[in-house]
Amino acid sequence: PRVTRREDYREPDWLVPEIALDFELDPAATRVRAALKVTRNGGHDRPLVLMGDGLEPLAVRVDGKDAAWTMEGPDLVIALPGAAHRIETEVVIAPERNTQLQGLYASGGILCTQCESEGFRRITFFPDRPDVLTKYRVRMAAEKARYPVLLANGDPVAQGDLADGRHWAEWHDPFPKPSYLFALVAGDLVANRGSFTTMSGREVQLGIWVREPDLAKTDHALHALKLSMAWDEKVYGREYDLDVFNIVAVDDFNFGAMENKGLNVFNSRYILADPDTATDWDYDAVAAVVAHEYFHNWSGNRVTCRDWFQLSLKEGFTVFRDQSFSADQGSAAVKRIEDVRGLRASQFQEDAGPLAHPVRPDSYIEISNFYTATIYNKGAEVIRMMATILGPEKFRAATDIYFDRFDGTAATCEDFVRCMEEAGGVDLAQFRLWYSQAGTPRVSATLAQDGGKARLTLKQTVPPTPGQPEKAPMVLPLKLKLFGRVTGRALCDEQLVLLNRPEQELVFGNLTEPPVLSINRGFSAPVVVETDRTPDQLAFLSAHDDDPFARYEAMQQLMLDTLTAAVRGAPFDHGPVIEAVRNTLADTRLDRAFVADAVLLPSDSFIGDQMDIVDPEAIFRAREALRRELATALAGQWRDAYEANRANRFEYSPAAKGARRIKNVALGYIAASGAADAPALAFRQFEGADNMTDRQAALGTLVNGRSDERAAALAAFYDRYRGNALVLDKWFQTQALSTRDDTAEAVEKLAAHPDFTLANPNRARSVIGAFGVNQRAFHHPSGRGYRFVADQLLALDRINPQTAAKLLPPLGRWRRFDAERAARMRAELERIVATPGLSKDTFEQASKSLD
Ligand code: BAL
Ligand code: ZN
Repeated sequence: PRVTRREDYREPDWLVPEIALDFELDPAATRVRAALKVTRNGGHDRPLVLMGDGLEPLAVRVDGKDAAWTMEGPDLVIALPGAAHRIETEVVIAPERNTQLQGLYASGGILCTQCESEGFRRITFFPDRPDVLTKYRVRMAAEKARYPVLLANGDPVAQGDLADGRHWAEWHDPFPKPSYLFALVAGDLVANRGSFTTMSGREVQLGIWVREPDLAKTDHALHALKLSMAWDEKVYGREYDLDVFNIVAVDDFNFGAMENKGLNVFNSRYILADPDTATDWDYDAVAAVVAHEYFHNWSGNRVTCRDWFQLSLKEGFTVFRDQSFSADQGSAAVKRIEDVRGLRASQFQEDAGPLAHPVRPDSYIEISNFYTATIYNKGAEVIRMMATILGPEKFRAATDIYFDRFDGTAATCEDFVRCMEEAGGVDLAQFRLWYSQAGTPRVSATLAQDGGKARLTLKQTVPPTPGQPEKAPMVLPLKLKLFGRVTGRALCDEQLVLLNRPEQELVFGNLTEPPVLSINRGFSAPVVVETDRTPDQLAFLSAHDDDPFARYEAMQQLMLDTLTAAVRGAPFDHGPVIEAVRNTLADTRLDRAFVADAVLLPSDSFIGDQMDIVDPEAIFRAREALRRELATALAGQWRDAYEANRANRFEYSPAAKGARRIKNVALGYIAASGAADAPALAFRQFEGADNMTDRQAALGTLVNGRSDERAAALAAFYDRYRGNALVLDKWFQTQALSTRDDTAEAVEKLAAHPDFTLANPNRARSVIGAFGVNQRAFHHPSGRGYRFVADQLLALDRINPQTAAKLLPPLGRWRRFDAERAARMRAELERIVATPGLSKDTFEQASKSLD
C-alpha cells in the first residue's frame, strides 16, 4: 500500500470556494448531485483531481456541458482549460450497505455521516483534504414518514413537502470548512431543546437529537453543552458563531463523537445518561466528550489542520481544553490523576511498542490508524507543558493570537508553537522535539545531602523507537519541591526546572533537616521518573506532600516498588504499603475520590510495564497477595469506609461520586479478604442499588469471584437490561475483564452469544477490546487468547477495517513477553498479514508490529 509522507506536502492544485449538494436520500440508493465552483490555485496546468472511494460517476459536466473525464484508480480526473469552472457530478451510493461506517451510512434506521478523515470521498467526488475550505449549501429530500427530521451543517434556510410522501430541507453553512466536517442526518428523531445566549447577546438554539425512548436520558448532555459554551467564553474568549447547534446520537459509530460544524454526531454512549443505566464514569465522559466536540468549533473547525500530519494541532489542543474544563467542574486533582493513569495505560504503552510515532508523524499508510493516544493524549501534554512554561496569562495571550491569526485557515503545529513563542517571549526551538521525537523520556533523580546542603542530580534519556534510533535531549519542565523529613514542612518554594541537557545539577542550601524530594508535581512533564527514594520517604510523601498528584504518585511508587520486587523474587515487605494505605484511609481531611484513587493498587499491565519481560501470572499472584494482605490487615477500615459512604438516594455531585467511589473500592477489598459474607454483601448492593455505578461495581466484584451469587447477578443484569445495547455492553465488558483464570475460555462463549455482533463497534470493543487489555486472560499460556483476538479481528476487518485495526495493538507487544508467548503472538500477526483481502488499516498495524 502507498505511504503518504509529511515532507511531500504540496498546496492543492485546485480550490473549491463553494459547493451545492443535493441528496435524494434512500437507504438502498441515495443519489448525490454535487455542483462545485473550482478555481485554479497558482500557475500550473495540472488537471482537477476529485477523490473518490468506491464511486462511479453517472454524469460529469463542466460549465453546464458533458465533459471528458478519466478515472485514475478511485479518483475522477478532469482536464480543465481555464482558471475557474463549474463542475457537476452525480453518483448513487447505498448507505445501508456501508458497514465501514465512513461516509453516509445507516444506523438503526437513521441515515448519518462520518467524514473524518477521508469519508467524504465515499459520498461524492471532491478534493478531500483538510486544506480545501469550502462554503456548503445542502439540499436533501427523503421519505417523510421514515425520516421526518433532516439536519445538516450550518443554519436551516428552507423546507417543504413533496408530492410523493417525501419532503426536503435546505441548510447553508456560511463558514468555509474542510470536507471532513461535512455532516447530514435524516431520521425519526426528537430533540431535547435548549438555548444559550452568547457573550455578545446572540441566542443560539440547541438540540440534542435522539430516538424518542432515549429523550429522558439527554438532560445531562444538554447541561454539559451549556456549561461548555460558557466555559469557552470565560477561559478562552471563544464565542459560538451559528444560530443553531445540534447534536445527534447514533448507536453505530467508530469514534466517540464527531465535531462536524454545527451538527455534532455522537456515539450514543457519550450522550445518553440516567442513573439507572450510566455510571459516574459515563456521566463524566458524556460531559467531557460534549465539551471536547464543542471546543473543536474553534480548535479544529474555525482553525483547522493543513494536512493530517497536523492532527494533534486540533486533537491535542482540544483534549487539553476538555481536560481543563472537566478539572473545573469538580476535583482538579482527581481529574489529573485519572488523566495520567489513562496516559500511562495507553500512550506510554504505545510509545514503548512497535507502533510508537511522534505527536506529528512523518508518514502513514492509513490515517485512521493515527487517531491514537499519542496524537490525543501526549499531544495534550505537549500543550499543557507550553501552558506551564508560559504561565496562564501569556498562554491565553498566545491562544488569542493563534485563533485570531489563523481563523478561517488550515494551520500547522508549527504555527501554534510560533504563537506560543511570540506571546510567551520564549524560544521553543528545542521544545519542538516533543513534536518530532517519539518515545517516553526517562528522568533519573538522585538527591544527596551534605550538611545543610542537598545536591539534586537529574539525568534524562529518550529511548529509541522505530525509525528513530538516536534521540536528542528534550526540554522537560519538572516542578519540584523539598520537604523536611522531621517536621513535614516545605524546605523551599515549588520550583519549575527546565531540564534540557542530558544531565543537570541543582543545589539547595539552608537545610535544617533531612530533605525528601517531591518531583514532577502535578505530572508537569509526561515522563517516567526514577528516584532513589526509600519506602519510608515514599510513605512520608504519601501522607505529607502538599501536591495531591505527588501524594498519589508516592503511594503508587511505593506499591510498584513492592510489587515488582515480589515479581522478581527479590525481598519485599508489604508493611510500608499497608501503613501508608491505613494512614490515607484515616485522613478525614482528604477528598473521598482522592482516597479511592490513592488506595487502589496499580493495574496488572502497569506493573508489567515496569518489567523487561512481563510474567502475567507472577504479576497477578503478587498483586493478589498484596491485595489480600491489605484487605485483611485493614479489614475494619474497609468495613467502616463501606458503611460510612452508603447513601440512600442517588445524586450526581463530586461529593456523592467520591462516596460511591471509596465505597466500591472498599467492597473490592472486602471481597479480596475472602470474608464469607462478601458475596452476599455485593449481591445486596447489586440488587438494592438505585444507580449503575453501584450496580456495576457489585457485578464486577462478583464476576471476579466464584460464588453462587455470580451467576445470579449476571442473569439478573442481563434480564433487566437486555433491551438496552449500551448497558448490555457493560455486561459483556465486565465478563471480558474478569480476573478469573477461565476468562480466555469465557470470551469465546461471549462471542458466540446471540447478542454479540461485530457490526456494532461498541459491542465489538466491549468484548475484544476489553479482553485485549486484560493482561492475565489475554496472555493465557495456551495462546487461545491471541487466537481469539486474531480470529475476531480478521472477521471484523471484512466489515469495518477502521475499528478492526484499533484492536490489534495488544498483539503487537510480543517483544515484552517470554519466547513462547512471543512466538504465539507473532504467529497470529503473520497469519493476519498473510490474509488475502486484508484492509490497509489492519495491514499497517500488523506489519509494523512484526518489524
Ligand atoms: N475528530 C474526531 C473525533 C474527535 O476527536 O473529536
Ligand atoms: Zn477531537
